[in-house]
Amino acid sequence: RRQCRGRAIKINQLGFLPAAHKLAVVPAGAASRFTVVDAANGKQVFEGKLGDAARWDASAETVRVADFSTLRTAGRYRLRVAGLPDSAPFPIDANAYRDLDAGAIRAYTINRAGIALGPQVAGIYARAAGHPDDKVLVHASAASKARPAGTVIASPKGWYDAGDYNKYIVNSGISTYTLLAAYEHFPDWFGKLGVRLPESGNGLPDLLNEALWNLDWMATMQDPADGGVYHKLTNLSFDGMVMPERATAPRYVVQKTTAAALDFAAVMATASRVLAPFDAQAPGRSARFLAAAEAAWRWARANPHALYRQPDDVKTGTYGDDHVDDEFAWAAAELLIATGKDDYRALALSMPAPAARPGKPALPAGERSAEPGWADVAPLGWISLAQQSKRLPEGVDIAPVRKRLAQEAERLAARWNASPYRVSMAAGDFVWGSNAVILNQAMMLVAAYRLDPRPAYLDAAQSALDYVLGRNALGTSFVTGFGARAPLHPHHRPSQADGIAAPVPGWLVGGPNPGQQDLPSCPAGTRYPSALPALSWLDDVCSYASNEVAINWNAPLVYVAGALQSLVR
Ligand code: G3I
Ligand code: 9MR
Repeated sequence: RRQCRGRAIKINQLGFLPAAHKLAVVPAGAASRFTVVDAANGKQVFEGKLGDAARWDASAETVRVADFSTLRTAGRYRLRVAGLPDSAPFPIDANAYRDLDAGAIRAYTINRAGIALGPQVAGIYARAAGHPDDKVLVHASAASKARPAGTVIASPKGWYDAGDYNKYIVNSGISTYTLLAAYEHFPDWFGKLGVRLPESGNGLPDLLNEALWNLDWMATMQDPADGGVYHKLTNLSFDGMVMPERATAPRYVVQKTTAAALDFAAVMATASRVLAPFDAQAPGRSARFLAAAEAAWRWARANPHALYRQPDDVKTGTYGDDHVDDEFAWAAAELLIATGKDDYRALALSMPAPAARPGKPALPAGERSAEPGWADVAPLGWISLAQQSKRLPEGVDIAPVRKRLAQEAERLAARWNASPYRVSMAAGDFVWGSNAVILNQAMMLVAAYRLDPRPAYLDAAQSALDYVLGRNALGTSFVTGFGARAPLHPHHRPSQADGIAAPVPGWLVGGPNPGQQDLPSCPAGTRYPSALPALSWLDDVCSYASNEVAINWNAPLVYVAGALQSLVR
């Protein structure tokens, strides 16, 4: 199998839009030229020279790049290099990523808590409702005068975070923001993209219908008495591999934290602006979400050091982050846009640098870029400030923010251009959720491109999508159900427990992660195919460190697929 992988031509298995930058990665060998042939009749339609051979340390492969960008005719093709097996067939198609984008959104629908999904929405993945969350207990760590430990509250709806059934505010922050931003930046595409939701046809674009399901849950995580926001809603320990309705352990809201309050404030302020024109479809939300955002902000200002500390009896995900300067900056940015108030100005423009923050290991310059992640949200604020500059009050100078975005994009584009695989990732980017690292880099590139349309920014973003759809060292698509070869055994409880062989489609799995932190939970003798960063991936349900799914990983997939459909002309 190894041999086989080493001789495979690596290419985006979903293909390309006609005007896209089109690359494939070819193992270096005797050949110096390539052709593209019609998949049906084998007729040659393009011929080109391979780039110079170069070694990619992440996979210890020596490869050459095939560039066939000027082939723009719609069709179905294969890439051919003498001495190697042909690539799998791929299309050039004006709607190459439409089904992918809708599928990536529908994955959230199927991860909704508290709703039964019929076949008209979920097809063969129809299932009963799980986790009504109408009787959730206040955990001792979250007790207050108004709500002592054991108080019962209602906190329904929302998305399950990932392969597990818990709901975490920090991770909902970046996920929900990214979906709202996708709509806000590309309203023509997402306004028309039909996803077949329970709410479809109600006058609200489907992407916003889906986001609203989680926003309504998030709103319930705020304590009305003081504006503080619970960090998570969770079981005490992870459920077994069962369907949602069989997972009935008691659920708790746990500890109010500064990070939760600020991520909540940022998303609610964003939602108030995005939903403002839709008061008929989402009655009262815009105003209510803005008031909730300001109350959460006030709580965070009064409690700036409420860091998450996992209570002894709680074993589920932590999303712990001891550096909240970026959360302050992001929330302030969204609140400045939403209200214009002077109070938010200084922090909105504070621009904390991830690598320079205390407690974080110092990384060589350029080694890790400033793409957003659940623990690094400052770039989300820059994206909003740059895109919403017209809404900012007189005299707010966002030139430094634009400059920062441009610098990051330049750095990513330079790395992309120099990379043997033509990816913007640095060696240190192969972490838990690495597939989302590269897609979040693409989101940064797209944001910079919208300010200053340099072709390299868009081409590097295209390459990021190519990477997760097959132009990677494993030659696999990392999105369930999409591509000739795709993950079959994600760490996702419904996919494992539903009795259906094919996993729920439309999920991006975490991807290569040399940390391999899950091996102790895998059956004895389980091995990753390699210790090399780009090959550290295991298509096994035990592999939560490389093969889980998560709402924050799918969000940039939704964004980038829609961005390319909108911008590649
Ligand atoms: O950022 C550092 C980097 O500086 C360092 O060089 C590198 C070397 O190990 O580690 C990097 O940190 C890693 C971090 O992810 C990067 O985002 C940590 O080691 C790694 O443990 C951490 O993993 C997180 C994981 O939970 C464990 O806490 C993932 O980000 C996070 O996505 C994941 O989230 C889980 C939830 O807890 C529960 N629900 C499922 C979800 C997805 O797996
Ligand atoms: O299923 C859990 C997954 O969602 C988390 O990302 C992961 C790391 O926190 O943990 C998984 O749960 C495992 C637990 O940590 C250890 N025992 C096996 C569990 C998987 O079934």
